[in-house]
Amino acid sequence: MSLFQRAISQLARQGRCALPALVACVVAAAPSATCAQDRTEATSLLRFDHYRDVAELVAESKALTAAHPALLTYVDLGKSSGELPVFALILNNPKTGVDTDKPAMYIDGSIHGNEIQASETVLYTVWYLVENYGKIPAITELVDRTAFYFVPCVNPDGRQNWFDRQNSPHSSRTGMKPTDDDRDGALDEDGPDDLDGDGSIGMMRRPDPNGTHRRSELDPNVMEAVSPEPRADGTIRRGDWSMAGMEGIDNDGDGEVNEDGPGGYDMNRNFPADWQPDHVQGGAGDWPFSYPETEAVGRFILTKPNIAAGQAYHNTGGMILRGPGAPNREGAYAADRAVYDAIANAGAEMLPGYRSLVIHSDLYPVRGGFVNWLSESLGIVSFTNELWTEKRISQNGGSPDREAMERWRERLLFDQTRTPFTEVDHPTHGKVLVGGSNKWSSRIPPSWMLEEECHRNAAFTIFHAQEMPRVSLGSPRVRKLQDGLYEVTIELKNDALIPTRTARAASTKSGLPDVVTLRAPEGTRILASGTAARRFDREFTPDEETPSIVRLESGIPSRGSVFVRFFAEGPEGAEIAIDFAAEKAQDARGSVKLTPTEASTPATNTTATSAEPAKR
Ligand SMILES: [Ca+2]
Ligand SMILES: [Ca+2]
Ligand SMILES: [Ca+2]
Ligand SMILES: [Ca+2]
Ligand SMILES: [Zn+2]
Repeated sequence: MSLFQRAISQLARQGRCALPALVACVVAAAPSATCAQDRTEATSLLRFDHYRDVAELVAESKALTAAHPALLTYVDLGKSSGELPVFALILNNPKTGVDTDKPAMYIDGSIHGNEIQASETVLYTVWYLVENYGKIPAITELVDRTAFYFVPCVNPDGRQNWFDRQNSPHSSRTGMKPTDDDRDGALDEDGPDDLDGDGSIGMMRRPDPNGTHRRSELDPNVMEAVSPEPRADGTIRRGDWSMAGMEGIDNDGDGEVNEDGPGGYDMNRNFPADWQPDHVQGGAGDWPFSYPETEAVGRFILTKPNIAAGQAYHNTGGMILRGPGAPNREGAYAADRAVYDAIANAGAEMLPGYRSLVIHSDLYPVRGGFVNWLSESLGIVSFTNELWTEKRISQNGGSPDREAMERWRERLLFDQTRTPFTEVDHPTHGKVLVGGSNKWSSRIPPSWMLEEECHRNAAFTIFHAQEMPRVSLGSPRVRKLQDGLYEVTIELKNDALIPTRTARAASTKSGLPDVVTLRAPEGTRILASGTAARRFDREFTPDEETPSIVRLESGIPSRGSVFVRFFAEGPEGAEIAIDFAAEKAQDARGSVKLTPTEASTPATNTTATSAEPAKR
């Protein structure tokens, strides 16, 4: 079978693309929204082949909102320490209900300012969803059923500083609130200094007869580590250069170089989940939410109890991370682990080179981290993705060795990620060599690989969002116990991986339990109600509250059901309305008649997804 034939038969099986349309798109390359291989014909031509500074990120977010006013809302959350906007985009279709009545996914990026592709990934996700709404059935269905909250850049000061000022791939992680890193009473008095004027901060090397490095014979702009080698005369050959620290000078004359740069803290340690003070974990801030950016994000999230899924983007290393950030908090995840694992494992398959990992055991301890707050304090199934892995540059997906990296820089990046070495007269070290890898050299994909990185990660979060609770009513069982007395068992099903309440939320009593309300007509009475573990179980746990209300403290489990049982007194055929309400799922409505079902009469089953959403 040719590729063409296979494509036709595959599309025919999917029922997605009629043959004439496929022929049209192969022969004439005419765009057709129903062809699987089409590029979206976008109304907003956002390009994902470059990195945006904050002004461009804000302008394009506003333009995207203006182009899709029916779906997107731009919300100012506050201002950063440096007075830049912290904003959210809300994606919701008001025709299918208000956002807070639907399960929602929260997605953010760039809490660490240097981790720039995170913002592009968030913006791509917004763009992909709004552009493909009404074109790709799976996207339309998801957008109609759920809501999304996006914060493309949590730390605009750090991001803007990365573009404007001298930085390395590893700075500026911090926000820009002046902070006295070395506790000498002066703020930000000795940052890095760009001695060769290439816009980046690299390493300094100085001549040293007992050096650890030498300049490569193949490329004098590369320093090689030298292991001591014996010469014929018995002396030991060493390198002739040694590393002399980060590029810069001692601006304040205290004998230390670059000891107090701009900012100097970590907003991803500033959230109220196992938060620890500065002397335990440096950079955590004075108290949780002490920075304007974290407070803005925190306040916003606390107004949205419908958030069921969370994602924060960072770089680097190709990781899908879940909490906890410390071993003593493992218990917070134990009962929900299967859900986390199922989603992360799907992600590892969708993201070549990425692995599913745990923050404290596979990375390093994080206390007061953002996703830990979502997962542990709010019971939201959340991940951190460490975007980009150098495994992506090799054909076999393995980690490239040093030589392969050199060839990559030279032949694919055309040496744009490094600066030739320059000799500089340093006030304390004398002659030093600066240059080498610049701030674009690691942690981020080259711009021509950015779009794929964005798409795969967006697809992972779309998968995650699709697995937010989907609740419906199953067929009821009605038994006539005697004249005018009925036992009714109704099933509430959740087809998704994420339960309506995570075990963590239920055990910490975070948020509200799910509630089933039974409404009997005049002349019919609910005598008792509660839950049964299985449809045909004789055992039944009565609810202590009023019989017409059943509280489901543990919600509806992952791809499972809860059976609500009640006893009703009334005439045969009386119709009892059933209302299911949950914070993190769309409400579901239905009704059941007091008519014995041993012949199995299905209940009328409507959910809030239909034209008229349930009111709460
Ligand atoms: Ca200082
Ligand atoms: Ca500082
Ligand atoms: Ca100094
Ligand atoms: Ca300095
Ligand atoms: Zn990070």
